[in-house]
Amino acid sequence: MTSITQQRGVAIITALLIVTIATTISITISTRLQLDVQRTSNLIAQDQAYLYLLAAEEWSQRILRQDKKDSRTDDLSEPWAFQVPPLPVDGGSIQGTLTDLHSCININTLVRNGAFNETTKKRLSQLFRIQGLKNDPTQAIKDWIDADLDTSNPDGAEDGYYLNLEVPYRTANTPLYSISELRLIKGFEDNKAFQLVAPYLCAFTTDGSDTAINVNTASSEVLQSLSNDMTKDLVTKIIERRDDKPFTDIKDFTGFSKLGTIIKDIANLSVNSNYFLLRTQARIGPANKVMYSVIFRDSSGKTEVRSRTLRTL
Ligand SMILES: [Ca+2]
Ligand SMILES: [Ca+2]
Repeated sequence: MTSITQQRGVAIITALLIVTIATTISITISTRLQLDVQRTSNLIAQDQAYLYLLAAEEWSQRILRQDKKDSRTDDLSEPWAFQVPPLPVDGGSIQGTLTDLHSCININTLVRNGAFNETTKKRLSQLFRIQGLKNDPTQAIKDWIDADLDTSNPDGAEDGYYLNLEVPYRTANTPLYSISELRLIKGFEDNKAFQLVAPYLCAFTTDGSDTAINVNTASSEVLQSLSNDMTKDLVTKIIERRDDKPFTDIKDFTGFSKLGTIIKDIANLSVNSNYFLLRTQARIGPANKVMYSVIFRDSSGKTEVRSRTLRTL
C-alpha cells in the first residue's frame, strides 16, 4: 500500500512540474509576442508620424506659394503667419508653425568673403548692447565663422583660446548650423547672455546672398538694432503703423516718421521674405515627433526645402 501511495505522490509531483514548465513556456511566448506587437505598433506609429510631418511640410509650401500669388510683400497678418491649433488626424494630431527667417538677424551674414559684413556687425553690436551684454562678442563670432585662424583684435578667439579651456575644442571655421552653437563661442559661456539674444538671432546658410531683415515682421528688438538712434517709442510707432498698413517698400519705410534720417544704413532691409522656418509636431499613438524645416521661396514663388532636422534645431 505504502509503495502505491508513494508512486501516486511522484505522479502528482511530475504532473505539477509539467504543468508549471508548460505554463512558464506559454507565459514567455505570450510576453515576447506582446512585446513584438508593441514594438511593431510603435514603429508603425513613428513612420506614420513622420509621413504626417512630410505632408504638413508640403501643405506649408502650398500656403507660401499661394501667398506669393496673393501679395508682393510679407507681413504677420498673412495666412502663413497664423497660429493654427493642433489638427486632429487619424490616430492623433498634427501642428505646424511657420516663422519668417527674415524677422531675425542671420548670424551667418556677419562674415562676407572672410571679412566683416559691416551692416550685420553694426546691427549685432547694437542688439547686444540693447539686450545688456557686458562685452560685445561680434569679433569672437566672426572668428568662429571665418575660415582663417587669425584672431581678431582685441576680443576675438580662435583655436588658441578654445584649446586652453578646461574641456578643449576647436573653432568651427564655418557658418553656424544652429543658433545653439553660440553657446560654444567666447562671450556666451554664460547661459544668461545666450538667453538674452537667442530669440532675435537665427542661423542658416543661403545660396550666397545676404539675408535681409523684413521690416514688416522683425521684432521690436531687431527693429531697434537698425540704428543707435532708434528709440523704443519709435519702434512702437513702426509696429503700430505696420499693423495698420504694412510697408509696401523700403522707401515707404524710410519715409515714415523720418526713419531715413535715423537709419543710416539701409542695406539688407526688405518688405518680403524668402526663407521660412517650419516647426511641425505629430502625435500619433505613442509617437511624438518634432521636425524643423527651412523652406526657401524664390521670387517667382517656387518653394523648396533647404534643410530638415528632427527633434532639435
Ligand atoms: Ca505675402
Ligand atoms: Ca576662424
